[in-house]
Amino acid sequence: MTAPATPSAASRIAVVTGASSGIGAATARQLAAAGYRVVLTARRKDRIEALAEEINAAGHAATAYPLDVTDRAAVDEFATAFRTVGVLVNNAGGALGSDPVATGDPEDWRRMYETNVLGTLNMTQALLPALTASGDGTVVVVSSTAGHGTYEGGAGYVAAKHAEHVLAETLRLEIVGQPVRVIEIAPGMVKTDEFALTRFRGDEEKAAKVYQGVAEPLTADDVADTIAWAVTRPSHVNVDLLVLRPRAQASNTKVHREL
Ligand code: 8X3
Repeated sequence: MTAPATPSAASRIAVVTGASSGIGAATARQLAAAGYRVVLTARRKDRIEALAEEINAAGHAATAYPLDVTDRAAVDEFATAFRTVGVLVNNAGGALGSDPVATGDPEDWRRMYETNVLGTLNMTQALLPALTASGDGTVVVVSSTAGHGTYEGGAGYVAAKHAEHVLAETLRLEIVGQPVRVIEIAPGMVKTDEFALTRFRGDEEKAAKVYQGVAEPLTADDVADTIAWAVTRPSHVNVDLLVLRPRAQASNTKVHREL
């Protein structure tokens, strides 16, 4: 087994979006433990400040920076404050609704495109010069299995996640030869505190049904572990795309439930 790479000084700063909860928070903790100085971004200031405090108290290094990735002016301002960046983890995003195409709310579709796709585009465009200048940059796109196949009721989210996948694939083609890797991590069913609850607008019963009878959905830590593994491979190793699902999930529509 290849030993994890020790990040060089120039590439030791990792920016994580959506770091206030779930996969983002778990990724920040794991990258910090791996030796990165992590910059936590999210809209919820109190959450990322508490997480930064926790990480710093554990002897690692973290800074909180409140940021809405859909606000391009704010993202550009962020990029001027952090000119040395080695890793960008584009994790912010999420699902809204599970309506069929026939009746889905275009406002939900727009919002999902903005947070998942344009948020990733904004951050990647703004930080690409710094990532390139580091001499060893990494862009991670946390997409989803929804970016690789569809399912009924998933359309708005599925469309946004397909777009994120295409962004990652196209960027990798366009910047080949530059010292920046583009890694896509596509998780399937992950049980976090907020993903399903947000999707169903706080309806706890509907949110619980997503995971009902599933022995062990993935956890945020499972995904963070995969992200940290991919990021800490030696610089010449680019994990293009990694799909991970719980054992009980064979496809987007084939889930084993013990009911
Ligand atoms: C989450 C996976 O199945 O809810 O990105 O689309 S799914």
